[in-house]
Amino acid sequence: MLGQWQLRAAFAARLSRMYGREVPAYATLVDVSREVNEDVLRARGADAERLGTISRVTAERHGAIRVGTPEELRQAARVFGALGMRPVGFYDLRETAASALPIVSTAFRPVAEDELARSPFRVFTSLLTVSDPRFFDADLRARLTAFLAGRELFGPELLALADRAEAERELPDADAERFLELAVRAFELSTEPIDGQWYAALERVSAVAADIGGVRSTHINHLTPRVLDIDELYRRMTERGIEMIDTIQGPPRWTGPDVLLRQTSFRALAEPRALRAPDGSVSRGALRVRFGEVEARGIALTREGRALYDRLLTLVDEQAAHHITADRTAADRAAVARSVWTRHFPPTEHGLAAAGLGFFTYHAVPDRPADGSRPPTGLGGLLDGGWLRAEPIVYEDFLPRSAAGIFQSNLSEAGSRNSGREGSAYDADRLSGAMCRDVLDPFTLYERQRDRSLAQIPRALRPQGAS
Ligand code: OOG
Ligand code: NI
Repeated sequence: MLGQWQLRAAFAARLSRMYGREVPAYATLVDVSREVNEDVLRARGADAERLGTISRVTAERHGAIRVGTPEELRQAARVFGALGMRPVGFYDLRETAASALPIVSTAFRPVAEDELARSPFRVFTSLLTVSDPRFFDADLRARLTAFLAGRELFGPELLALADRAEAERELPDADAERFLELAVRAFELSTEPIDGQWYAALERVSAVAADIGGVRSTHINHLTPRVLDIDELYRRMTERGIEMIDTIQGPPRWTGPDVLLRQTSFRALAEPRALRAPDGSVSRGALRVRFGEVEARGIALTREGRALYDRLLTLVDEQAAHHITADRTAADRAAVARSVWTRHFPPTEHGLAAAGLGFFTYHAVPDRPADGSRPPTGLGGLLDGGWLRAEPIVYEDFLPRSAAGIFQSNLSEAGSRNSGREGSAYDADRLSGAMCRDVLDPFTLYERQRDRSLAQIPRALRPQGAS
């Protein structure tokens, strides 16, 4: 029998092998990430594992996929449900970027701490907003809807096995093997010729729309390893001659604690794809849609911490707009960000915890002062007095602005958007309805994890023998 976490770990590993064959630069990225992680571990020792054991971090991946219809999203949710992954967070990228991004997204991931520790695999999943008139006029929408209705991303055998795995939380070996085979195949790049005219018509609106609605199947867009020093990784990839995008998204490099998520990517590579012309002839073309991305994860921020993060991003934008000349934008922006951070962000984990900006779990220290003195009542006093130790909770989610930056930096054309029209409403409830499963709120998940640890404290601090 394979339980859900074993299915999830096996799926992630097989997907990684497949993507390494499809996109060899990804394999390089994985190698360099592993080297950087080993070097960081050697240099920093146990401290390097503060935000996850080296075995978790080395195996950790997130993937990105894109689907066209609510029905396809529901089916994807069944496949991920089989792997113990639930939809968490809602990301509306339509307004975030200069380029046209006609999508809304969620991320499928395990939510329980022990499940995350066993295999934290997650998939950023985007749904094309076909009914948004800013991107698709009535004619294109009708053609797109008809095209999407005529394709099948996930076959009945795969979905039946998925439902069984989700209901029984495990599959017998032979069924597990079949399920994994079909699930990985569903995300393989298709060799079926692409209708060149149709693809181009969608590309005029958005390259992302073409990647989703211009082909008859879906594919993994990227698979992202986790690295402990993303600046060092960036340097080493550049040294190897791999062209990276010009920035690292997310918080700047600085001397304080790592928070949230930092990400960067290498540019989409031209991949050979068969294209069909109107006369039916098929030729070898090339498309640039798939890329490599890498991430470094930090401490999850509370709602207040996240609001501060968002304010600082705006502050960095404003100051950068003042100070930066056209040529050295990326480096200058990073310098501005670092100085804004230094002025406004707590420089230590303790400061993050004390200000209620970061998520931690709290644990009684076994050899706490044993002189019979009574512990203080407040969390701050307990921490300062050495009664409690705070362990950071790792951020398991994504950032809308970074995601938009990742999408956008890999688009060569801006596409088009008719901003004069009213956008159609897509929100977390609409996605929940489409999937028949609730999109979970990431803050609530972190709060619960913290609160569960706090609930243990009074008992753990009670003097021995007292009742
Ligand atoms: C998803 C882009 C966003 C991330 O890590 O923020 C993303 C996509 O390109 O489909 O993967
Ligand atoms: Ni990604």
